[in-house]
Amino acid sequence: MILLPLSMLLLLTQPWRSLGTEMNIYSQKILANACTLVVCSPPEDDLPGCDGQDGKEGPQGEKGDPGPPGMPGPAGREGPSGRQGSMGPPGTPGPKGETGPKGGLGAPGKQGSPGPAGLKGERGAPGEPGAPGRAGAAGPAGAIGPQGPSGARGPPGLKGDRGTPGERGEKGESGLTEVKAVRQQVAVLEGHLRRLQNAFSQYKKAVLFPSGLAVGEKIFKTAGVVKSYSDAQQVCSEAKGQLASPRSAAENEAVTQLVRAQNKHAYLSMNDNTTEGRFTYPTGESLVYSNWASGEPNNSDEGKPENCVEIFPEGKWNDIPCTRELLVICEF
Ligand code: FUC
Ligand code: CA
Repeated sequence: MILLPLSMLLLLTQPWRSLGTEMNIYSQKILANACTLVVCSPPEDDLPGCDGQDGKEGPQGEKGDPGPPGMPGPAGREGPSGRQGSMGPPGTPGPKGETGPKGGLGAPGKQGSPGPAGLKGERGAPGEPGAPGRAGAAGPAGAIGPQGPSGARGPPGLKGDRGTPGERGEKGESGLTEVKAVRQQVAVLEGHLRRLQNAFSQYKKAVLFPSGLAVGEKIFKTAGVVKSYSDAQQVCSEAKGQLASPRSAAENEAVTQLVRAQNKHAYLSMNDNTTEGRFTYPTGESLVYSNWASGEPNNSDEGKPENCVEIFPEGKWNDIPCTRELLVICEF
């Protein structure tokens, strides 16, 4: 590849070199013609003559022979590239490539169909006392008692029965109508109810302060003591309640608040004594809500089994041995 341009360069430079030599000679000839002086050498033994005058221009000479062929001109510009050839036959297939990297996570699947209906809930806490019952029917008239001390005058009696015909009966006492009497009784009962309601909310506040919380119709209250699981169960059942069994995030939050206030982990009511790994409420019902800490339940306290449940001050649950002594929180 390099040889071609080099030889081109040689071809191009050689003629120019010889041309240069000719030009040199040619300029010498011109110089000789330009100098019209003819220098004569002095004849021997004689005086030197004067220089003669230039002669007249002679007639035009014959046409000379044609000169040698000129030097080849420089190479022309490269022509345009030819048309693309037709496609060759296909090569043999290459070896199979390596297995590609694992694909990314797919899009989340469609929402599943609703699960089966849950189990029947635990028996609820006892209801609040009912409203006072309706006034009973009037009892039979009692025997006439001894005369008491004179009290305030009572309401007028009801109108007496119609007397037997014949003998004219005594005239009955005039009094209020029965409707009026009932209205009076209702007004009295309404007063009782208002006072009871006020007393109830007052008692509720006092009972919950400072270690209880009400969520819906459930009340959580801590006994403030720490016990093993079976002793803690007993404390609550003696109080006609049971160990805390949070069945929703709201209930779990209420228990968590008591745990934080006491700064002690507390027992929940659930255990997996019957079937390892299947935690149930004391009734045997499976959990309807849970809030296990990451990695729990793991049924291992340095190898010892863990069948009871504790709740942390952050509200998370962990399974633990039932021999631990933890805060007692009951629910009612
Ligand atoms: C984790 C818990 C155990 C125990 C131990 C100290 O392994 O799962 O219940 O609390 O820590
Ligand atoms: Ca555990």
